[in-house]
Amino acid sequence: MTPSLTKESLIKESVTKESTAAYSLEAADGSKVEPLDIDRIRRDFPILHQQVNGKPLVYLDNAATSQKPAVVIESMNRYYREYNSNVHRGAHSLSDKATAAFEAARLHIAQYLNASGREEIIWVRGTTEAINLVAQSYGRSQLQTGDEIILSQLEHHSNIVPWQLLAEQVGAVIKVIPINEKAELDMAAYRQLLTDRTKIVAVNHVSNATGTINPIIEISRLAHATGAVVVVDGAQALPHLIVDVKALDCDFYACSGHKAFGPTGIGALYGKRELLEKMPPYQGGGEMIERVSFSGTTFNQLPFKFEAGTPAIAEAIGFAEAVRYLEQFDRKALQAHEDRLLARAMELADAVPGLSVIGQAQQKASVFSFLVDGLHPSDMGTLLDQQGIAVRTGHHCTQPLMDYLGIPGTSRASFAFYNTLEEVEKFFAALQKIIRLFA
Ligand code: C6P
Repeated sequence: MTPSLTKESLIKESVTKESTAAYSLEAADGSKVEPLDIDRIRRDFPILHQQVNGKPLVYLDNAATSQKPAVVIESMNRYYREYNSNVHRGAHSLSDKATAAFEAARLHIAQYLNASGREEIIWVRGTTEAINLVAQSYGRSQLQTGDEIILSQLEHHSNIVPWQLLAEQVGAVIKVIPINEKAELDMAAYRQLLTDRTKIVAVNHVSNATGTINPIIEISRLAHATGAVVVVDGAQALPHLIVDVKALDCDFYACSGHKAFGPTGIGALYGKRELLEKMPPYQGGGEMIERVSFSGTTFNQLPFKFEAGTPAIAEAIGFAEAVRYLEQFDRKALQAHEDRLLARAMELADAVPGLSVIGQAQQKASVFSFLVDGLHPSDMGTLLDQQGIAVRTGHHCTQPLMDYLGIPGTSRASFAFYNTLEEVEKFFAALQKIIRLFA
């Protein structure tokens, strides 16, 4: 999402006055989108209306985890109050009801991601487990000594370590796509890295540390031309972008419910059916089997083959409810609003002495990573918290990226559609105060 407003237009308007009211927006492609009533949207999120350290909470840590609308919380409460039961096992009505809701949730996520069917959606605990599943099941069964796995410099540890474990197990080689000074992937270098030994290309859709949106369609096209499969870490894309796995033409897509306004403990792995069919189970246990005997076991069909044990039932229902919540909005309008928040932050950053923005990609989601001369990021986080402003600090589980940039970490403000321009301004006012007092 390229910020769609010009600096001049931002300077002209009186942001604070209109920041929480409905206003008209332009999408990144220039089309007009429905006005958003951010005040109304904020009323859907009970947690936002509180004081922290004596100040109204300004929650800018959405990339770590997003807040949940009341409908999500209520959908999970309803399950526990009214039809808590195990799924696919009971001979009774409550279990039938739970099973129907659980499978309807799966179908909803499948439709949302534009998968071909619900059997292409595997419930997992989150993005991390999804990537481990692909590495251990697909990777271990398909890769051989000398095969190559391509990652990028922008990856989260969740999209590095599972591949390192696999590489050690099978004797594969890991190669890394470098980035340019804006923290964009060097696509020319990527083309050079691809060989006929490349078996897996695993990259994130949106970087959690810099906000860079990666060109997945192009990455997939090039990988497929050499016969490699593409694994996309979609943890940070789901809350910001419309994800269409067919349009992306990726082979696997991993995401977490909690990043996209759903609960923790649930995520989805999308996999192309023909690949999932040929993959061995990831874990053994109940539900993933067809028939067990001591002389051998046969396995259940997709998607259950990969789902050993009692799943996170309430969480799956809550995840689908979060998606349903998002679907009521014009998604382009949400994106345009987030672009506007980011554009305002970038503009205000220009006026802060000693502040550098880490990651200035042309295509960028609403992640604002920064450093201020003379102030350690963790001190910055504490000082902002004292003013009610929640950000994340540190290496953001991207140590190889931080090493490459030669920094220990950053402070990161990450915006969601329920944030307001007024909050962005409060954040910068707090920053200026901190710099005056401590830098
Ligand atoms: N990033 C952040 O503050 P899990 O924990 O499995 O839901 O998601 C892991 C993960 C994978 N990939 C990316 C790009 C991510 O951003 C994350 C989670 C959080 O940036 C916690 S480290």
